[in-house]
Amino acid sequence: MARWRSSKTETHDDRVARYEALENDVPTLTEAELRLRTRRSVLTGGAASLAGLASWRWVQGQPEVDRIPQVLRDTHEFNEAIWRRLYRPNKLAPTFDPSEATDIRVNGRHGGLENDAPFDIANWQMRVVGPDGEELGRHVMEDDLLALPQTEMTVEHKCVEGWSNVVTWGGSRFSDFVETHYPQFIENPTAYVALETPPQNINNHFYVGLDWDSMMHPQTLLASRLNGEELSQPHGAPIRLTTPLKYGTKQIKRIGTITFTNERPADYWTERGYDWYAGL
Ligand SMILES: Nc1nc2c(c(=O)[nH]1)N[C@H]1C(S)=C(S)[C@@H](COP(=O)(O)O)O[C@H]1N2
Ligand SMILES: [Mo]
Repeated sequence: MARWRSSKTETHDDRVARYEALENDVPTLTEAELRLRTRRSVLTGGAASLAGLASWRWVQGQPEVDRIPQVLRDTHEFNEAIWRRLYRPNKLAPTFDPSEATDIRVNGRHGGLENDAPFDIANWQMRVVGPDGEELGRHVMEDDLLALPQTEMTVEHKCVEGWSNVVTWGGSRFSDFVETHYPQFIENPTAYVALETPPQNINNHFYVGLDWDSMMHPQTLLASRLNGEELSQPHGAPIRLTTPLKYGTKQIKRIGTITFTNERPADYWTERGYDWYAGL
């Protein structure tokens, strides 16, 4: 069993239940319904292939939903429900005991982390942009981010270069940030979230894109702490992304802008030959 610790009262199972309740865009099927549907689509599918053209005519004669004959529609929805269930959110990456955490090297300084000029954290604000490019808000550390439920996780950070480290990240779940500040996207999720370093560092910009489900996963954090201490600047202060679902390439340090978008975002390391999804 995965060991998932949270400083707040919502357990993982609570969260899974809450997510499932939100999934009103796909039919939620009970085990019995799933079994019935499997049998039904296997039977209709088998009958259709056996009887050939005559059956195809029968299928075509069936009532249509969204211009797709009902029996084919059932199968399609069935596949989608299975896929959504397998995918999330009940799969957690392994967690470790905090005593297993070790120091992690500074790796990657794109986006203004390369120079030693200290970043003006006091004046840092995190911009949030909507799908039409409109600015939706600006957030500060104390009132907006540290005010969210704080959680800790000890996970393995994996870099595509072939090294990994067990580390303890602390911060707020991205999903809690969305629920608190942008509940409209809980109702109507976008397909992707884009994250970029602050515009001050536009000459050496770092940017990543992640799929919605990975962003909303309970182990995806806006982290402000590393191994029990405040993030140092080279590790991404004041806020970075951490998620054990993705390689380090996606775990952007020093977030400046977050964009909710339906277009697949540009991604620094994808443009240099790495896989866009970068899933683990
Ligand atoms: N802004 C920024 N974030 C970044 C990078 C970077 O170059 N710039 N490199 C990424 C990579 S490839 C890794 S492995 C991790 C390393 O995080 P660390 O420096 O805290 O070990 O940061 C990620 N986030
Ligand atoms: Mo990396």
